[in-house]
Amino acid sequence: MNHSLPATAPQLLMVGPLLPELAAELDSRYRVHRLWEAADPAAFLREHGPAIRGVATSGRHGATRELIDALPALEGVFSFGVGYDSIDVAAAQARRVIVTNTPGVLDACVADTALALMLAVSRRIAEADRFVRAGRWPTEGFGLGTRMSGKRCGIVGLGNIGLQIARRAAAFDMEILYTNRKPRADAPAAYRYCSDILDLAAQSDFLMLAVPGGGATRHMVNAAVLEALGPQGWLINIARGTVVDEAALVDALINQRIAGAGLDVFEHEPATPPALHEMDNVVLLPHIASGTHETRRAMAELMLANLDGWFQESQVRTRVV
Ligand code: 8YV
Repeated sequence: MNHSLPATAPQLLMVGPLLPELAAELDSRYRVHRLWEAADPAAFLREHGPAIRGVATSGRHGATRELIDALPALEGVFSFGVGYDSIDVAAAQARRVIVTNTPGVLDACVADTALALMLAVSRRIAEADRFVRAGRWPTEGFGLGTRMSGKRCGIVGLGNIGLQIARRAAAFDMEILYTNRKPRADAPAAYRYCSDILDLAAQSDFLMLAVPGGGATRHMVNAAVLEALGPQGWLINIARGTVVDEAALVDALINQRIAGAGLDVFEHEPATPPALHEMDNVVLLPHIASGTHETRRAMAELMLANLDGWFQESQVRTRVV
């Protein structure tokens, strides 16, 4: 904790490590407690919990009901990231605690990663890189990939990120199909709406997941959807690991019921299914879709704007509840 701050500076609880530059900014303005460094978190919360007014967290670290309930003076949960499925929003609402996230600023980079994964799996980019590094080029042929341009991209969830993916995919002359809770009135007329994910999967060459995580989308992609995607279809996930029944995905890949997968997110991060490590037709990323200097800085600035706005003027920029 920064003891040079006035005793009246609001006290914050950081649930887990955040970007070092962001943590330094927080330390310069708030009296920050670091929960993950506590030897006995329960005792720590009993001692410091009553003075804590804000929780600083991220999509990764979240905020449970148990934590929210252990902080009687809590006013807000301020999260780094757009997804808030790891935050118990209902528990916050019940206590009239606000929740903020960082939407908008990361859409472009997440969409870039989605396209990178589509190209990587279909054109075998990571596998080709491994082939060259292993010194196999002089003596072996690498073989062919699958064309991406002009194919069908089925987007599950045409929110802001989904739209940015669609625009990029359209620039590759891809046909855009999508599911959403309802057709998007502002979507280009050429984008075709499917009311059913099975129908979408059956018509797609690439099934692109861009829905929020949480109970409503849990295991939305199950064995039947993968079966509908079929042996020529690729699954791309830049959303949340929970959207896919990961055991069903591993099974579909082992039995070649889909062509391959590009995954930035997993059901039990940071654990990834060992069976996937052996497969050349999958590309696995450690949840880096928003991970650029520019975007992470913009996310940090938005989170700070929410925190400062709340504690200085009771106003925030991007409120979930
Ligand atoms: C972050 C994300 O990496 O914004 C999100 O929902 O998943 C990512 O941008 C994550 O929030 C940090 O834990």
